[in-house]
Amino acid sequence: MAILEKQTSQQLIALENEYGAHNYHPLPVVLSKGEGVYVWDVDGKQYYDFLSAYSAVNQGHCHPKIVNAMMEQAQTLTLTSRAFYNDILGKYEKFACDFFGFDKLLPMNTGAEAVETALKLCRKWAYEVKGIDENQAEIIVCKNNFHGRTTTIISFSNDAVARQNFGPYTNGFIKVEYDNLEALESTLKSQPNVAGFLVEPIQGEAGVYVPGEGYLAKAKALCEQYNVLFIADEVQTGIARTGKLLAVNHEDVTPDILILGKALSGGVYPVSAVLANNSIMNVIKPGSHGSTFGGNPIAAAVAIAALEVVRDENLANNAEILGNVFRKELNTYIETSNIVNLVRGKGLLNAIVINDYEDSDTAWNICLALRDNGLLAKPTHGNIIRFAPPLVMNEEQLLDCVGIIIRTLKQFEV
Ligand code: IF1
Repeated sequence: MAILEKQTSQQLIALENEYGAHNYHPLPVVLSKGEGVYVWDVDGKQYYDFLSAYSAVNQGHCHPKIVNAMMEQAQTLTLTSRAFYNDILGKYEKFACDFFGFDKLLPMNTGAEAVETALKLCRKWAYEVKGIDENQAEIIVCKNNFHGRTTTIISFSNDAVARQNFGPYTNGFIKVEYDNLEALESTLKSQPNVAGFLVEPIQGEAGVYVPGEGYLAKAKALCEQYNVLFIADEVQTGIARTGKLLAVNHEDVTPDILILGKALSGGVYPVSAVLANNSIMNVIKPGSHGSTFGGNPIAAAVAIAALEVVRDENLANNAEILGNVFRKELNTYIETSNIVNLVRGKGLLNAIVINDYEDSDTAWNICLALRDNGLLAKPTHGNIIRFAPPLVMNEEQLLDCVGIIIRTLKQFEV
């Protein structure tokens, strides 16, 4: 059989099982097409996508403007490496710096690479500007964080599965409770070598934990008080997902270092970035950091188009409005539900908590039933289901999805 010949879902799942590492446990659905808020499986069944590739396709699947930008650049110049200049990287860097309000951008490819870059930048700033003794810098992180899968990043994870048997681990990180300003302040007071505070404005993988009003602003103020860099990981919460361009915008917080990924490309191509002002970014000198594909011409062209879509289609405002509709509808249902405890989130990053024990398979079974009813979502930890549709959804589609979700949840009412 020619390798690209059409195959059934079962055959395609078997191929992945046989030849692919088992580093995921996907929902049993095999997708072959995506457009806007919809995806189709190999049998032509249509679904609403309520995961958006973990908030990478905020602009909707295969957005024509972004795909065209990629195709045009791909037929012109794909990769020069940074050994030479090219005619689009500088334009992208300026466009993105103006878009987010920073002096400089360091281009990378994946979210984890951008997080690693931010950690290196923070440490280098601590030694060369703040004056912390070499190799003594500490970076504060939050319990139940998710920042990616590299060895250093999983070193400060408390997710046993994500870190088990990947040691020895990288030192130089202190964990504090998320959304706990006293814990943050007492650590800043007692630890003299703190370089930075790395935080997700909303903890995505942990189950869409929205911190208390004012947490981010007060944490930023504490960082300023102790001359510590506030590093916002907006890989999942950024690019209009929570109803503002950045989740930190809900509290008018400007991070010292901003980390972007995922929807920076609309899910069309791996693009990530670290943004900071000159007083921080200028510690990076030629040779101190890099990446073969970082800032490549296709990434640059795709990211410009992806950000223009966010701006021109007013996606943050749409996420804000539809997110309120979503939570209002779900809260009405929850009043009479005996299986859903609560819905939480901001904009179109939401989750429901199933009132079952942590590792029950109820959430998984609900997602299987949602799939059968034409909507794709996946549990995060155990009994939490994340709902994150593309931000191009309209109210009619959202209400249709709410209907599917409630109808499906009722199938599990005891
Ligand atoms: C998986 C979810 C997990 C992220 C934040 C950095 C990264 C991510 C806040 C790294 C990546 C992805 C990775 C994927 C599942 C998904 C995810 F929360 F989005 F659902 F795991 F937590 N910062 N999140 O969310 O970006 O290197 O992946 O480009 O690894 O299973 P990446």
